[in-house]
Amino acid sequence: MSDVSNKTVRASAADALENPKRRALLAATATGSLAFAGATMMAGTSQAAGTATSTTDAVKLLGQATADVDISTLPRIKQKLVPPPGVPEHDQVAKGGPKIVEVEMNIIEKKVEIDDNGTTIWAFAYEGSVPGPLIVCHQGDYIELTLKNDPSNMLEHNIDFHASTGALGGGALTLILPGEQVKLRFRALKAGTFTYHCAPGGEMIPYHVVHGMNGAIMVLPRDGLTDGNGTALHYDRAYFIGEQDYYIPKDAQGNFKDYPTALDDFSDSLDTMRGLVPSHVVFNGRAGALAGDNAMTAKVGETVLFIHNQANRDSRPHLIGGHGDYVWEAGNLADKPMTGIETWFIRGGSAGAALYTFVQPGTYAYVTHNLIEAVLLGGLAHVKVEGQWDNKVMEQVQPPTKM
Ligand SMILES: [Cu+2]
Repeated sequence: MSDVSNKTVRASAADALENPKRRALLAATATGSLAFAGATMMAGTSQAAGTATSTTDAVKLLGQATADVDISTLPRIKQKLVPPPGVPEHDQVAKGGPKIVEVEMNIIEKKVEIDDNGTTIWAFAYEGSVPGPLIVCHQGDYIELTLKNDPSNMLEHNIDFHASTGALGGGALTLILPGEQVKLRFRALKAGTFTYHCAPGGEMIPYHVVHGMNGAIMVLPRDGLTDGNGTALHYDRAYFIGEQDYYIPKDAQGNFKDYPTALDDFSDSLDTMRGLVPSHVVFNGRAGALAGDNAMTAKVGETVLFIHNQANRDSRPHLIGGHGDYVWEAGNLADKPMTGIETWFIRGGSAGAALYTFVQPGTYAYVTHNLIEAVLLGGLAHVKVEGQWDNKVMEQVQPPTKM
């Protein structure tokens, strides 16, 4: 199957010079159809089996009997999504019972700079940002997403929520062409931080993901975060850090190539991607997006939740000069967190969270602790922390002096 789809996309990509938009659509549609021939059947099967005993039992095991929920009577709220590293307004402890959280995302294909040298990529951006915005709800809530594929786009897109259950994470039910929109509702059965990403079929899946088409959702336990021993944990601020690996093709002179429209880089990109060596590993879409003047901020005594997403590749977040007081490394916020961690591991295709209370002021570096990636490829952010220095925690007893 993949051989056939490869040829389809490659041929169409080559022809795209003549009529790129039309060809792109044909290519994407052909690939999507092939990849989803099975998926659509799976989606139909899973819906038909929704009332089966096994499914009901599985849901009851979670203590959330979906069969007892009358969706038509649930309260609805609209959640205004914000660009990362922002996090939408939310309650840390749920008020009342399950609700429907309505969110809307417009997909925009746009050329963006990804470093200070003017290197560009055609980003496929949920709601216009790389990564896509963080969505927040509580376990047992429903997410009702209206997904729009902007009419100015060239490609077919969809969304696979790792937080959801069935139909390839919703991917099989959300494939839309430019100018189309679709509405998906799913119940957040599992608590945790979860990746979402585009998965339109075949080679388009990794191609879209490494063009920025990913984000995360945080499903909080209804009672909020705890230390696993019954003590509630709260945060004063939260930041969403989306880590992105890019594979920008180079020309014969070794310079990064620039492409006039989306999809022109398809064949070159796949060649670069096959090497598994990223040209860039950045936070929030471009090198420096969260560093220097763009640093995250906090105050001494504040507790900050860092939600870290990597849709494609392993990462190892580390706060230089600080720690992870409580870390949900694999993302399940209902699990007992690890404590006092120096560096945590984010598996490719997942999001995790770390909670830290700052005890010293200053500028902290938040990096992926492969320091080659942090310093040479862009995976570095800053946290500027205001407050009073505490000599009892650290003191320069003697400044640099000639021996
Ligand atoms: Cu896409």
